[in-house]
Amino acid sequence: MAKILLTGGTVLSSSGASSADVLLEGETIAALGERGYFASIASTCDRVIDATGKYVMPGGVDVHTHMELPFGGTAASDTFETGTIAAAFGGTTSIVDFAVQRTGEDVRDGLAAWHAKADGNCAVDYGFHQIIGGVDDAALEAMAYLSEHEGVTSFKLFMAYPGVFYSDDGQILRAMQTASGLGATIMMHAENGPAIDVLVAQALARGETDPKYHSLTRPVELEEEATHRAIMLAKVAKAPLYIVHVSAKEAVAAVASARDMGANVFGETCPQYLYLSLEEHLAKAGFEGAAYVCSTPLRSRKEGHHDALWQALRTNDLSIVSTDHCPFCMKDQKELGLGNFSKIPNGIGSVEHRMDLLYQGVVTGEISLARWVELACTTPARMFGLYPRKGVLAPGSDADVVIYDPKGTTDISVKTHHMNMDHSAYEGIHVDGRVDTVLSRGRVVIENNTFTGSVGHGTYLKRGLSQYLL
Ligand code: DUC
Ligand code: ZN
Ligand code: ZN
Repeated sequence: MAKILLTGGTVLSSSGASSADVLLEGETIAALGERGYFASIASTCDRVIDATGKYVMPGGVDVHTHMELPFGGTAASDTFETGTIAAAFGGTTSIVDFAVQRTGEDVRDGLAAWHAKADGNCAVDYGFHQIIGGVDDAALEAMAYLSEHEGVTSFKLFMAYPGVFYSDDGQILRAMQTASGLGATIMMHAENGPAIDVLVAQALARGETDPKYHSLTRPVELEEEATHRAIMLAKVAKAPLYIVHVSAKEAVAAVASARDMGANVFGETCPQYLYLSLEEHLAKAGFEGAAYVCSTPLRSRKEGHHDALWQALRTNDLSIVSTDHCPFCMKDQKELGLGNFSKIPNGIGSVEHRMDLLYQGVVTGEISLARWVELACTTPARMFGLYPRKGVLAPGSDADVVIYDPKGTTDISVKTHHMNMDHSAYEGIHVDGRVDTVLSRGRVVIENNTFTGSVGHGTYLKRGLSQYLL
C-alpha cells in the first residue's frame, strides 16, 4: 500500500485550523499527528509532500451537477469525463449528479442510463440523486428501491418546467410522504412554473426577447411563493426538504423561518448567485447575456440578494454551496435562444471554480476559513450520506485531500479552464488563492496545474441517509 506523508501544512476542518501532518495509506487517511510526529517514518513513505505555507483540507464535495443533462433540445456540454477532470482541477473530489426520470419512464431505467454515462468515465468519485419528473405509483415504489438498494437517498422534484420535469402539489405531497417513510431527502426546484410560463408568453408577445427577460419573467415572488409552498407541503408530509439553488433573499427568509421553527429544511446557493447579477451580466448588450441564463435566475444586486445570501451562509440559514454545474456552449447551444430568451438552455458551468470562488469569500471577510470547509466539503457530505468517508480529514476517511495555496492566485478564463465550454461566466474574475495539489483516494490527480489522475479512477458512491437532520 502506497504511503504518502503531507507535512508542514495547516490542516483545515469545519471547526478550525491546526498545524498538523497527515499520513495517507493506500486510499485512506491513516493518521493525523502534530508537526513532526511522523518524522521517524518519513523515509519509509513512497512520497513526502511539503505543504508548508499551505492549507491541507478535505476534497470538495459538489452535490449539484448536471453532466450530459438533456435540456431544451441539446445536452449539457461536459461529459462525466471532462466534467470530473475539471472538478479535480478545482479541488472537488466528489460530485453528486442527477439521474433523470420523466413522465412515463421507468425510474430504474433513468438511473441505469446515468450509470452507463458515468461508469468508467470519471476522474473523481461520483454519486447520484434521482430526478422524479413523473410522480406515479411506480415512481414511488422505485424511490424505495433506490433508497434501500442503490445508494440513492435523495430525490429532486420540480415546481417549474411544466410539461418537462414539473410535479403538481398532489404529486409533490405523495413523493414527500414516500420520502418521509424512507428517511430520504426531497430536493426542490422551487419556482412557480405555471405562473412563469404565463409571464414568459406575455413578454414574448410584447417583443421582449433579450436574455434579461429570463430573469424578469421569473420574479422573486415566484421563487418565494414556491419555496414557502414546498416548506408547507414538507411539513404536512414530515419529510426532510432541501431547497436547491436559492437565489432570492425572500426565499432565504422562508428557509430561515422554517429552520427557526425546528423543521428539517435546508438550503443551498451557488457561486453564480453570489458573484453574478441581473444588471452586470444577464442584461449585457445583445446576446451576451445568454451565457448567464440559469434557473433560478440571476437577481438584481441593488435589491440586496447577494449580501443576503452571504449573510445566510454565515448564519447557516443556507448550509451548502454547490454549483448546479450545467454548462452549455454559446455556439449551437445558447444560440438556440437567439431572438427568444425562453429557448436559451438554462445553465452555467462552474464545477471547476466553486472552491476558489468560495475561498474569495474568506479573503473578502464574508466567511471564515472553517465555514469555507463546512459549506464546500463537510456539510455536503453529511447532508447527503457520505460522511465521514468524505468531507473530513480523519483516520479511516478517504484520502481526498486538497493542498490549497493562499499565496497563489487564480485568474478565471475560458483560455485556462478545463470545462467543455467555449466561454466562462466568470471570465476575468481574480481569486487570491490557488488549488495546488489534489489527491483522490490517495492518488495525486492534480499537481503543477496538470491532471495526473486517470479517467475511470472515480468510483460510484452508494450514499446513506442524511446525517444532518435535526
Ligand atoms: N436550472 C438550470 O439552470 N439548469 C438545469 C436545470 C435547472 O433547474
Ligand atoms: Zn433546478
Ligand atoms: Zn440543477
